[in-house]
Amino acid sequence: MKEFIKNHRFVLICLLTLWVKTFIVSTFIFQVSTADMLETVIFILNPLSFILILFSFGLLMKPGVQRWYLFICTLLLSIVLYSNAVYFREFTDIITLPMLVMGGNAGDLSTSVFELIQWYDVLFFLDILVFAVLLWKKPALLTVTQLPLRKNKKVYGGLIGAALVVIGLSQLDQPENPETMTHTFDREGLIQRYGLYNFYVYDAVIHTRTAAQAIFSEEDEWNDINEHRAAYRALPNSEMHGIARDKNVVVISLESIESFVIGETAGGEEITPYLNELIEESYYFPNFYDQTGQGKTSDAEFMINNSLYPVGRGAVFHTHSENEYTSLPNTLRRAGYETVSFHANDRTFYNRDVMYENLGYDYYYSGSYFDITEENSVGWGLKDIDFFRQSMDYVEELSEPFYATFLTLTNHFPYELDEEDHFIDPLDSESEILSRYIPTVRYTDEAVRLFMEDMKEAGLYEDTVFVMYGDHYGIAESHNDAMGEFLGKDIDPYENVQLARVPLIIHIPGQEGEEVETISGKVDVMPTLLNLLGIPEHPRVMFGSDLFAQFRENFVVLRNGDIVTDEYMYTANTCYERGSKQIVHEEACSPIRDRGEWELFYSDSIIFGDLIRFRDVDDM
Ligand code: GP9
Ligand code: MN
Repeated sequence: MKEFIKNHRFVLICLLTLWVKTFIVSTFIFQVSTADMLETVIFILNPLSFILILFSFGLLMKPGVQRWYLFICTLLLSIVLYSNAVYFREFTDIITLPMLVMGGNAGDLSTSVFELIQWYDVLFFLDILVFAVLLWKKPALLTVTQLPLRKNKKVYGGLIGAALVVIGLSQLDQPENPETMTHTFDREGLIQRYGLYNFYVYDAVIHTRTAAQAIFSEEDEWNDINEHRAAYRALPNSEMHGIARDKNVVVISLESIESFVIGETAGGEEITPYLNELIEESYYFPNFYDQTGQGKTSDAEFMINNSLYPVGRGAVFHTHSENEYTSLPNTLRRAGYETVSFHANDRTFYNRDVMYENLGYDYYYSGSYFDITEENSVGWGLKDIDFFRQSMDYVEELSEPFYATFLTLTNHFPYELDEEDHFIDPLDSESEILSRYIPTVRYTDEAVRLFMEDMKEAGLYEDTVFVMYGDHYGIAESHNDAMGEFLGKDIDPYENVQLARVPLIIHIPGQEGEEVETISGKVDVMPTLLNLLGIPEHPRVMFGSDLFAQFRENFVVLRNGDIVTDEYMYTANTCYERGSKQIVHEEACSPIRDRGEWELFYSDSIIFGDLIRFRDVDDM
């Protein structure tokens, strides 16, 4: 043993530092928690299996090569670990392989990423620094020895055996609900059971499997899907049918605006005075939840335009932009609408140029259509007031009726805004992000007010239905303490799900509107709009239901598998009774949990299998 340590100092040190680093990050940043002793043991041991196998290959190499192999492996795994740690701070999620093709998006993310990096992050790479210096100055200290396979079968047997024991152990702890892992891609659960590095092996398998699904999918997969949809979808409200027939439709994505700002004040002033005013004469949905996955803004657009769920890994705009869809823009185009999207960003961002065309947008007014200067930009680009103002020139040229979507941008993390554009003071919160969020939300609110005035001035307001939604959360879970302080309540898992609510406003000029309590999500917008416009649902494939439907079910499933109904909320493996917030036996939630699993599973099957191509949708 002593001899082994003396001969293999470097491999042992690399193994130890990587193991410890991974454990620390998994515990304190990913906040993986374990329920019992077995889970804890598995969780502590699981990074080892991957590292042991990887380093075993190194032992076959000559000393000179082996040192570099170990160094590079340790560096690469540290980069994987670190990137995930940074990503988790904002997204509370793990990076998946399809996101790597979104790399093109990274350029624009620079302001956001910078904000997420902390000075103490150098600690992640301290070991690498020490190794580099030693490799350079005193390589002899980092002893390595080649172990030819033929003479060392026992050593390799032992190493691989140990790795297999660790993997085997994780099999002992079968999750109660294995579907959660596969249908909703419960990444935290996967990290807990298999460790971060093995997760990527698993992710690669899933990646290949989903890629193959389109090739092997068959028409009869529709049988189960149709049965599922028929069981749950509500008939649209007949009284509302066609009340907005032939009107223009304007859909505004309110970047990162969460429901908690609506009607709320900061320093005695309203955060969203205009939206509050508008809600008074609109349909407003206070229980509307964010169902986006890793594709954020684009996932929200996908749901609004298809009434299908986004995929669980990566952005569907990237992964399935060639599929056939029975989308809203396509539907409206066939009904004689001009269909356009406005967003002052590069046209390839989120692969929008490709996806928009496929979804049936006639035109995409992207960054190059706007006059973007240093003065009129902040953070991610053109400020919302200038964005709407400049868009108006194009809007006035559209032929009516039109369907126009607008994506705002100023209220994007990290919420930068020059003081001259502050209509409200920043909050005095321990979280700088939350403090800065308030003036940027307020700014977007003002931009929407001015846009609505412009629409009136252009004589378009009366003939237009307006839909405004918060695209996804704005304040990450890592700021929950500050959120709790601001809202004056403890943010437990229940309240955490409540914070996933985003505003939905449907404004129909001439209609009084009302607050509609129904529990819903983005997939419900398209059927609602179709009904208002008097367009039948058939043959479109939708998972949502009209928000005004008489016998609408109160149900929403979030992309991470959390469920909210009028009776229960299911999150973090816990079942809550909704009114009382009491924790009840998990079984009470199992029907809704299963229902949610299948809901996502069938929507995914349609997307992965490109199943709409088997349907006769020509008469859309
Ligand atoms: C980028 C904008 C922001 O074009 O939609 O995207 P997000 O980071 O919110 O997904
Ligand atoms: Mn967004």
